[in-house]
Parts: sequence; structure tokens; C-alpha cells
Amino acid sequence: MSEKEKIFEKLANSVVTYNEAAAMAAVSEGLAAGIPAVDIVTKGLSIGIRTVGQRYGEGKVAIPFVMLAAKIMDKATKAALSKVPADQMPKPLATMVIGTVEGDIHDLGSNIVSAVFSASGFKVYNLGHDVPPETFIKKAEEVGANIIGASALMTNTLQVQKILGDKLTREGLREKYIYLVGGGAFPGAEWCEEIGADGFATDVTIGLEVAKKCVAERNK
Ligand code: B12
Repeated sequence: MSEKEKIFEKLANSVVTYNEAAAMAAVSEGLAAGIPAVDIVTKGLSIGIRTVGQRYGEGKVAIPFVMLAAKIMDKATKAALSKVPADQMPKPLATMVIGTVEGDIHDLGSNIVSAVFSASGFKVYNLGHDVPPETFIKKAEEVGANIIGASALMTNTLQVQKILGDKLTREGLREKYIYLVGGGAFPGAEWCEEIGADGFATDVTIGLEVAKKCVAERNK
């Protein structure tokens, strides 16, 4: 196993074992070893929370422990991404409004998208969780956004991504925005097509590529 892989393993294990001190130490070690902050989050910490999620799904872990793992993940993610130096921040590529849809409190993923997109040159307005469709639209109009991003983690809240897309269409705003959807409940390209979104991702690095491609196409 390479040095980098060992650090990724430490990052994931720290979340799985609910060890905040180990998580923060592994973030520092990763940054010192030159691992990009985004990789620390996506290839290390995220693997840990997914393992916890899997165990929760199998009935091996109770909700308070999932919450604890989520809290540690959030703190370590912020620590990793806050270390991206301001002078390495390029001029904003586009402005994005992001949030987790109404009825859904899972915001780890949308917070990661917010942090990673910010660190990758986007101006991001993070609306948090439980965000009604009208709030996404109001904020996007207010800040002159180019992209609206909606996250959903549960089967029942997935529908809100469609409601938001339909509302944009009804209000004659659909073409004005790049509409991206994502989140752990996401069934794939078929859903994206069904609701008429411009793109989707169940991983932030893919999401970033999709967003850049959509922005480049609009700027042609
Ligand atoms: C952590 C967690 C929690 C935490 C949330 C903490 C928080 N602040 O987010 C707590 C403990 C609070 C919680 C609560 C609940 N949870 Co929960 N939770 C999870 C868990 C374990 C992990 C989710 C997660 O954070 N994944 C990690 C993140 C980083 O991944 P992600 O969201 O997919 O995001 C990535 C990509 O999708 C992408 N992305 C995300 N958003 C977007 C947006 C755009 C635009 C783009 C481009 C990309 C993108 O980028 C991110 C980074 O790569 C999952 C299980 C699992 N395996 O997913 C269950 C899970 C989602 N929860 C579930 C449930 C049922 C609940 C509860 C209803 C439980 C209860 N009985 O109370 C409540 C929810 C109440 C509500 N109204 O929302 C179910 C949903 C089942 C379903 N299919 O509907 C799951 C699947 C567990 C299970 N197997 O049953 N949960």
C-alpha cells in the first residue's frame, strides 16, 4: 500500500471509529503529504461515512452514531478545504445556488459540493437543508446565479427535484439556469432525463466536471 493509500485509509477509519482527533490528524497528515484537499474528502472521509451508512442500513449501527460520524466528517471536511490558499482561488467560473431539497435534512453531500465547488473557482451560495423549491429560485434570481444545484438523499424527497424543475419551467426560467441534481438517493441518468435536468452526479468530482462542461457549453 502506498503512503497516500495509507492516509486515505486513516481518514476513512477515523470516521468509522468516530475518532475526531484521528480525523483531524489524518487531514493534517494528508495536506502535509501534498494530497489535494478535495481528494482528502472524496477518497478518504467520504469512504468512511459510506461505510457507516452501510452498517446503519444493515442494522449494525444506531442513528446517534451515524450523527456522530457525520459531525466528525463535517468538521474534518471544513478543516481540509479551508486550507486551500486564497491566491489559488481562480476568478469565479460561474455562480451556483446549492441546497438539499425540502423534507430532507441530509446536508453532508451538499456541504461538500458547496465547499469543493468554492475551492474550484465557483461562487457558491449554500442554502443548507430542507430548502423549498421557491427558495432555490428566489435566491438564484437575487444573486444572478447561473447554476441551481439540488441534492436529495431519500426516495420520497427525490420528487422535490422534479417539482423544482417543473417550477422553473412554469415560471419561464428553465433555460436561464443550468439545473444540476445529485445526492445519495439518485437513481441515475434516467431520472435526470425524466425531470429534464442538465446534469447529475453522485460524486462531487464528477459533478464538478459536469458543471464545468455545462458552463463551457453556455459560454460558447
Ligand atoms: C449520514 C446520514 C444521516 C445523518 C445526516 C447528517 C447530515 N447532516 O447530513 C442523520 C443521522 C441526521 C440522518 C437522518 C436520517 N436518515 Co439518513 N443517512 C445518512 C447516511 C448514513 C449517509 C448519507 C451521507 O451523508 N453520505 C455521504 C455524502 C457525502 O454523500 P452524498 O450525499 O451522496 O453526496 C455526494 C454526491 O451524491 C454528490 N452530491 C450530493 N449532492 C449533490 C448535488 C449536486 C447538484 C451535485 C452535482 C452532486 C451532489 O456529491 C457528494 C460528495 O461526493 C445514509 C446512508 C447512505 N449510505 O447513503 C443514510 C440515509 C440517506 N438516511 C436514511 C434515512 C431513512 C434517514 C432518516 C429518515 C432516519 C430516521 N428514521 O429518522 C433521517 C432523515 C430525516 C429527514 N427528514 O431528512 C436512508 C434513506 C432511505 C431512502 N432511500 O429513502 C438512508 C439511505 C439510510 C438507509 N439505508 O436506510 N441520516
